[in-house]
Amino acid sequence: IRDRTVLVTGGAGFIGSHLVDALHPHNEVRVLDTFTTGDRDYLPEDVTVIDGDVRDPIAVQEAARGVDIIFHHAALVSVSQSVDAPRQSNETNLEASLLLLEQARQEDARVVVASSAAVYGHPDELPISETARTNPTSPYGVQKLALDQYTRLYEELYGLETVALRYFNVYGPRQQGPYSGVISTFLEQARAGEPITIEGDGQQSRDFVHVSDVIRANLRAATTDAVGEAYNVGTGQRTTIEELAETIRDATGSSSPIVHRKPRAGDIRHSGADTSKATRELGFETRISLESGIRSLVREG
Ligand code: UD2
Repeated sequence: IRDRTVLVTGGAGFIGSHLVDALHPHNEVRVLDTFTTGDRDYLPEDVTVIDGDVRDPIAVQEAARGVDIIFHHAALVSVSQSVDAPRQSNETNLEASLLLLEQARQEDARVVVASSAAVYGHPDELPISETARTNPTSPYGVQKLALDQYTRLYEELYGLETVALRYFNVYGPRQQGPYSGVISTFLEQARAGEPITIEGDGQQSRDFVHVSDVIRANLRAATTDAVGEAYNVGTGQRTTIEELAETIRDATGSSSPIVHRKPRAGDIRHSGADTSKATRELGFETRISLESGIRSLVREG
């Protein structure tokens, strides 16, 4: 997309900042972020930064004024934190999102939201299609599901152009911190020569999708005619955690032992996207295999 005014909430975070990188050369980009986990160093100089909270109506009003498209990535991303403090995560993940949708109505802006595979909970069937039963196992998942449903409803009730993207396990540069995913944890362990810690037997599987593919899905969602819909964003390939540990150990040349810890309480056994709807309706296809994504992470240090 070009020559648009766009807002990226959570634009200084892991996924948001990559999206800003893709948008800023050709568009007027605004970022709304609290910089709690986001980082100013990720942002190019020529973006407008609103240092504020997505729960704050004044900040949201300022950030959304006159925008054509809102990419909503601000969230409390920790699933376990949502279990410990459901109301707190609800405020940011759901109430604030509703505030943003209302603001989008005022501006008649398209809204692309970051939803999650967490909406499905333990799947009945693999791969998981968008029509699968939604049965979240955490407050985080309930919040993302409600957001996902609200975006559909805003299209139905008010004709707002909305798209929900249900991310599977996203990885890539800038993913770090206490709530980052297994790939960044394993890479750190392998680099430090510390044991690579598999939780459980390692036979659980995930669909790992590189952040640059996730960005391409967002750009497709920004222009598609197929609005009011939710789309899985994954590769369609599942990898076991044990395979992942070995791939990372090989790619880093590490001599870290692979060790097993107790399984994570409530862990989902298998997760993998049926990507046919996104392919059909968004023209979205992933480009980065897990092997090459990991190799480039290793190269970049
Ligand atoms: C992902 C999302 C989460 C939510 C959820 C929905 C990430 C970072 N999180 O959680 O936001 O959408 O999917 O289902 O993408 N593991 C180990 N050793 C470690 C760390 C993790 O074995 O040191 C295992 C863990 O037990 C799990 C798998 O790796 O089986 C993936 O864990 P994760 O935290 O990266 O992501 P997940 O799928 O729990």
